[in-house]
Amino acid sequence: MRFFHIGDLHFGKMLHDIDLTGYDQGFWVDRFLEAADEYLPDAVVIAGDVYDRRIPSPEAMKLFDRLVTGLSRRGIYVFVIPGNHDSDVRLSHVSGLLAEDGIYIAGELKRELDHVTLEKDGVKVCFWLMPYLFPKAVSVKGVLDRDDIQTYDQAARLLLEAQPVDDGICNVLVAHQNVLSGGEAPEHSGSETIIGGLGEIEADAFDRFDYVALGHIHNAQRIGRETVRYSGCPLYYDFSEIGRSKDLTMVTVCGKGDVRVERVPIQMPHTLVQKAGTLSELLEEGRALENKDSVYVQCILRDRHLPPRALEQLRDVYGDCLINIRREIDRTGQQDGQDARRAAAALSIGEQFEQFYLSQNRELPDGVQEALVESVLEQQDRHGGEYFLDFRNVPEAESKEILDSILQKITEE
Ligand SMILES: [Mn+2]
Repeated sequence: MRFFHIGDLHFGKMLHDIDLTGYDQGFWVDRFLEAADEYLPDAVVIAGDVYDRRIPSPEAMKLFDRLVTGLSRRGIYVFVIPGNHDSDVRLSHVSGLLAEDGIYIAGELKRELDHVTLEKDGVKVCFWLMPYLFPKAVSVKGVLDRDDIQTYDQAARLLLEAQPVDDGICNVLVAHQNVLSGGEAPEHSGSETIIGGLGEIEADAFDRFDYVALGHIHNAQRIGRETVRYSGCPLYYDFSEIGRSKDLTMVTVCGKGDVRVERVPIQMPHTLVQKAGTLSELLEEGRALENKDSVYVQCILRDRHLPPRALEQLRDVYGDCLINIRREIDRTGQQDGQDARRAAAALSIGEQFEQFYLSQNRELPDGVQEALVESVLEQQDRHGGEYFLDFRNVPEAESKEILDSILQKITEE
């Protein structure tokens, strides 16, 4: 019995200014269906975050339709759980009817998880579908109906203990959670929206399962044993994922305790390229860049002071493949750019404003805007640098003084 383990599809995701439903995600769906033709899996498990939003766009819904219909027409079973980005009710709409065609979509959390047993060549595999869970969702009436569940770890263990698992056959759990092994956290990418350390579950909570198909963390990796895995997201969803493999996770169950994991290559519509340097360095690299159609580029500008028309020059040279420009003014002598927060902390407030403005508006602030910020900062200095620690404590008369000075600046300009 063979299945593909995928997850964190995030249909509808934007990569900076690029709507990935426009080309990339559809390209991936087609390559994935081709991989299904080549490797002939019996099933595909989708471990949550089908969509990027709880109310998906029509384009995102069409992609899920294309994927699931394509698999169903090939006679492949499909197992889906909602992730924290999905609406469980919307995702599982008419799932009772779809189940008749071998498409199983778990919806709201229940005491007994949806599970389906497939049999092939004498090997029986039961697929257990555990929707994204948190302590409150497990505590309620209709699920475990108890008020002593404090942590995600407890919630998962108690719910799984209550399942009628047949240990004599192979069991596959599909889950979307933050899973640790021996206290060691998985390697995050920059594209998850997870607050560090939230909702941790120790991997030994899943010891009864022969394979655990996880979603939630966007870098593909094993957690502890080889058979507890994150599939990772299918495409590059953040520049921090550069260099990561986006191969497919293919699992073959040969018998109880005999589970083999392979990684199968799949073609990417675009690769991500990050360029960092001064404007003149970036322009030079842009002129030399080949295959502009198959890359998305992020430029990190490191000049202390930018010449006029810097961004326009970059856009002219790179064209449409340039999808993001960032400012990174190096003060610490560290050129790796890995720790953005540390770099930001080393920036002056004026520089941070410039960076923020750039990310919001795709252009640098003009003279008036810079003067405004300077004026606010002047006020800040005059008042001992305490102003912006807590604006609620600024007396009304003083905030009026700030506003007046800003207005005066605007009129002067
Ligand atoms: Mn996700």
